[in-house]
Amino acid sequence: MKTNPIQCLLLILFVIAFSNTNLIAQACGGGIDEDFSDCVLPSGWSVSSTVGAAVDNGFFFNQLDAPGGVGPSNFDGCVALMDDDFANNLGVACILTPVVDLTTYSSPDLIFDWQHEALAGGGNFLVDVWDGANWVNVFFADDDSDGNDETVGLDIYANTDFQVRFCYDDEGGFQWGAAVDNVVVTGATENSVPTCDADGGRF
Ligand SMILES: [Ca+2]
Ligand SMILES: [Ca+2]
Ligand SMILES: [Ca+2]
Ligand SMILES: [Ca+2]
Repeated sequence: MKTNPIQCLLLILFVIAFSNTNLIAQACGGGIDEDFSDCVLPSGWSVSSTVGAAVDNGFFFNQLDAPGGVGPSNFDGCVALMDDDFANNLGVACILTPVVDLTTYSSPDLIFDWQHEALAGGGNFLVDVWDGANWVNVFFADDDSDGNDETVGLDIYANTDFQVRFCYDDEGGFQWGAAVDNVVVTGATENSVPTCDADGGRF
């Protein structure tokens, strides 16, 4: 069959439209992808503290790393910081991600860069995930340490109300603190049309 130029053009337009749809799906379907580059508490995120710390008073989203040292090499621009050195007011403090329905993902992972500044082991940095019934600890740092691309497989925690919390326990003392950057919850999507928000796919 001979193809005329109009059929050819329609075919090309169809291919372009289909490709773009796939690109948008890949860019927006990743659950959480947060680099804190707006330097404020991101939309949908929240904080908690047992002794009263709040955003700009213990929690900071406009700093480059935690007090007492420098962050790992992947830290870039603003990070999410829990700073006991600011006012000694963290107690057990957490920064919580938005809730994500993980049941639509296959082989989901949590990936993050982190910094824990500790003098003589003071303070602990913890990462917990909500498994649908309980918070489950998936990462723990007792002493001074940091790392890039820490990866936690999330398959066994998948549920409709999945959530991550990054926590700092000052162990009852006056400590430095901990920070995270480049927080990603990602995985291939199954049978779902991703929804994208206006600012480029972040929750
Ligand atoms: Ca950043
Ligand atoms: Ca250090
Ligand atoms: Ca404290
Ligand atoms: Ca400790």
